[in-house]
Amino acid sequence: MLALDFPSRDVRGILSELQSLAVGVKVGFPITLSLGFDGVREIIRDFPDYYWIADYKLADIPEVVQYILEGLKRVGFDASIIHLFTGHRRYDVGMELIGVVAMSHPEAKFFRGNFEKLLDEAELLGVDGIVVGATRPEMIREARRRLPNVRIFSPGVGAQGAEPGSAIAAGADFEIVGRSILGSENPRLEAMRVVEAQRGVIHGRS
Ligand code: O7M
Repeated sequence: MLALDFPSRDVRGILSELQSLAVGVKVGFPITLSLGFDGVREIIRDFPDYYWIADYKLADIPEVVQYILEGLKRVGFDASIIHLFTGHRRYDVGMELIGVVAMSHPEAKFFRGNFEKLLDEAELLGVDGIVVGATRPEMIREARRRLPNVRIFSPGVGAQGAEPGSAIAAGADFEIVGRSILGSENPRLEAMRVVEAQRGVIHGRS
């Protein structure tokens, strides 16, 4: 899955090029600040085959979260990322929810002590997916053991140091990759390298 964070020269061109290589696109705040939600809505409308994830990492009282989720659904997103540490109610929004359990960056020390509790919260809430950083393969293994039927999304591949395919090898369903593809001279070629590494893992070649 592609992490679309920073505004880049030719978003539509890149999304066209990657259609056969990426199954989904995660949209972050920086590019939304640049395009506005109307701009994001148009892009989603033009590329309906991607699984579109709203990554605004929601962390608020349930009434506010419910309202935002309804708005994001109207923009066209298929799923939304929420932080789990705030505590939630079950939402009735008709979109999938993905909860953050363990972040990838080295400063994310609070996620270590609360990993088990956040997995409990993910289970209690019945989220469709969780985020566990690709830089934390031992946590991916543990999350896979604890929540066998929840999809695991792993960012941190490429720019943050995890090798393509490594999170899938540890039990993740999807790797999320941003800068190493978008910042390269040839995004399609870079995406092909990532997919080839993932295929290697799936076919047991590495
Ligand atoms: O490949 P990158 O490093 O350019 O991008 C990684 C993306 O994943 C970027 O959009 C981050 O906001 C996101 N991300 C992390 O990097 N680490 C995390 O622990 C969690 C996320 C994320 O997507 O959370 C929902």
